Amino acid sequence: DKPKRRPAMKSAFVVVANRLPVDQTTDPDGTVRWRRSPGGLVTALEPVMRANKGAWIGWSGSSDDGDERQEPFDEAGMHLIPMQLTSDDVEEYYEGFSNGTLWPLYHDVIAQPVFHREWWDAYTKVNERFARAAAEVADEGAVVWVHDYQLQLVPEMLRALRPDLRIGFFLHIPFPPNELFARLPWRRQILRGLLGADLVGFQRPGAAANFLRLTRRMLGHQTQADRAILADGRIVRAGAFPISIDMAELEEIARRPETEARAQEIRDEIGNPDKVFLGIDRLDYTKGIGERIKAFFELLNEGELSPEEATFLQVATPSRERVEEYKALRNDVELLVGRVNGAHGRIGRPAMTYLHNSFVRTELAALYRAADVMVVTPLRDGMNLVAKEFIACRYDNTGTLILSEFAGAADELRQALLVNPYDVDGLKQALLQAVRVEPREASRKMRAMRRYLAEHDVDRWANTFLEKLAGRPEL
Ligand code: ADQ
Repeated sequence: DKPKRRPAMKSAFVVVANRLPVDQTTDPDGTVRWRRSPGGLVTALEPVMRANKGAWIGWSGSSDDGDERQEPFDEAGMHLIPMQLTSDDVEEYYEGFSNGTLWPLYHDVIAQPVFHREWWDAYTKVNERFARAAAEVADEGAVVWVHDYQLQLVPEMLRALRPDLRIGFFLHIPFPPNELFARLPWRRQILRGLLGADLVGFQRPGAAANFLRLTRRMLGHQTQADRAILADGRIVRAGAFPISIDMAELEEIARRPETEARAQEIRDEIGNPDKVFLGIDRLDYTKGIGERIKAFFELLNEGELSPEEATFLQVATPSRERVEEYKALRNDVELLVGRVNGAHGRIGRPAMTYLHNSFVRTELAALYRAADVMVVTPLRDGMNLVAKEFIACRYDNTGTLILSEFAGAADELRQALLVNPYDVDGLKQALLQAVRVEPREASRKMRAMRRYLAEHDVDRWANTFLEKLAGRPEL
């Protein structure tokens, strides 16, 4: 549909995120269309957006310098305000400071963070543009919810422009301890940026504690259990709000007969092994993809497993393909897959299937249904929604989840087979344990995790955060 244009309006609820919740596509005749992107965040916020004439500010994903200004438009019941990034912005603010500096620094320095002053300047400049756009669209006293590591300066900038607003911030990725955060040349600016919010939310309690400790240490603010008290008396609360998924929606897809048929077809196509291991990740060095393949490879090499007993299906979504580390990672993973198949595959029956592609939700649900063992082994992960999506699809209480201790999800999914992904022997043990588990034990654990998730879905996450944000600071 052609987007509807409308005059500037004010919203009582504004979301500010790096990306818009829609993707831009261009028809052959040049017509620009928007498609709602899949993802829990939009689904979770939709009721609040509808009830409050909500607006969403974010990058459209395109970076053509010559583009005319993209006007705000209404789509899928939301008022959308596209932010334009030039190709320099994309290189310096997005690929550079966000994904070359902050992403590795916040993920335990698994890759070396790169510090460039020009990247920082671009980050500041783009954050300012997002803050100005939010200040323009927010109604008097509106609630503004800022998301993630790309926009950590927005809360402070926005408060300076609009002190009347109620500002929340949620970080989707881990927040590091002092030992790592202290390396950042702009560490104080980032902390001050975040402290512009009334409520700063993290995935795990440890991250909130890191943040409060750092504000005390680096900025000298007083802190109490869940809050920092600034010199001017303003109170900034911090806490853990573990994000979740729309369990009901995914389970509905998983239960469809066509999903079940597709799951069976997938198993047939990979040669009907007794057990199927599955990995689904963005192709990112934080996800521990190499570690899990290596463990599987060693089990095959040692004759502990055969490809008839178990094959590995690894789906990797292309991601940040212009960043150097990501190119190197892709080479490493693809080399390893080639080795596994070269040594253990036969004609028409690979030991591993590897897909470097993005899939629609129905296909993802079929993959989750086709698997026996979901292998989620990030070296560090804010939450990891894949683990939760797998559980949502296992409505018959079958299947085993192997989960890294270093994923936020490990705080909640205690019945998973928890592993340290750096420990290859431990990983191998877990893979074997998962293929040999008693069905009754597996089902007892799955049932417990499903009960937990049914209670803690993404609606509850959004509501808990927004209620806390709306509450008075004394509460
Ligand atoms: P991500 O690092 O992207 O998210 P994750 O939480 O696993 O990691 O979410 C990935 C999403 O992409 C899932 O919904 C999954 O279904 C989807 N996906 C994966 N592979 C796909 C494919 N091939 N095709 C289509 N979709 C695919 C960041 C943080 C996480 C945190 C989330 C949410 O790094 O720790 O859980 O944000 O806060």
